[in-house]
Amino acid sequence: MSTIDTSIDPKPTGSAAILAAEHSAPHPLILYGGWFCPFVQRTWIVLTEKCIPYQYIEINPYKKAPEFIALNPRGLVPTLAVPSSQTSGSSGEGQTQALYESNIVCEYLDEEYRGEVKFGPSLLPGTSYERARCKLWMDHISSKIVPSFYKLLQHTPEKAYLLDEAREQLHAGIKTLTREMKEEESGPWFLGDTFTMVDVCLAPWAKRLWLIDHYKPGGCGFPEKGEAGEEEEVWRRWRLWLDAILHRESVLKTSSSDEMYIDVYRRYAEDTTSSLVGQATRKGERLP
Ligand SMILES: N[C@@H](CCC(=O)N[C@@H](CS)C(=O)NCC(=O)O)C(=O)O
Repeated sequence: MSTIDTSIDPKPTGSAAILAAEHSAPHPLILYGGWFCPFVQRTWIVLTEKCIPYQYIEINPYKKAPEFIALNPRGLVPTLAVPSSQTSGSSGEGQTQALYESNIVCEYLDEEYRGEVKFGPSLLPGTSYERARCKLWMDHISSKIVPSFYKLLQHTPEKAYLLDEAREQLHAGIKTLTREMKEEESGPWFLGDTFTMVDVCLAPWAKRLWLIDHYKPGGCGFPEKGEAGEEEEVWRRWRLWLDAILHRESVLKTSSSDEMYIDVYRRYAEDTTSSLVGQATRKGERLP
């Protein structure tokens, strides 16, 4: 498979370029990210929502530089370098401690940066049951919705499954999540009026759904208002959430220019990507 992914444009553009420039000064908390990466965007949204001070460093994870692998042996972004003041006793002398896996990093940041007014409220609810329930639906997003996004985007006519099947799978995952959302009277988010980690978890792929419309015949195929029959209610609730997330400031601020995504996602749409996510999707395996 080609190594084309190492040729990705090396910097964020648009709003994300402004945000990256604002966070370019050295700081002990470092987000190593790739502007195109939705997993990185999860972490970047949490840093932005909570007004956490950090440094953003753009890297190309496909190049697997030895210094990067030393921080994260999985060789994936996001990777978070954690200040030694937060890892007391756990590190060797002078060794940078890192965390990775987007949802774990997001939860770490939410937990570590709390209690001060400037960080705002936690992105997870206060009761154990509600917190666990949010994590349950974050797991649904990561294990059901995100894989079906790539399965649909990477569909080509040679595949053993039909485009419509992939589309149906994405719809099914989205509808199951949407049925768990609070009544819309209280607000658009998963928990109604409070923006939580569940919203963060899906936001980057919601922001990229238009790429499926751009590249695949029939696109996402979400029913328009009045076209969903018995499912009108669930799709109405979905549209409300989607519209709100697409206008959320932290989502907009962490996004690059649309045309740059078109270029980067072409290798997914043509199924030529050599990324680990792309390879796993091709083999029908669990995503890395
Ligand atoms: N499960 C990981 C997935 C992260 C991931 O796949 N990141 C991609 C960029 S979008 C990456 O670093 N890919 C490098 C590669 O495929 O070699 C997470 O949630 O952080």
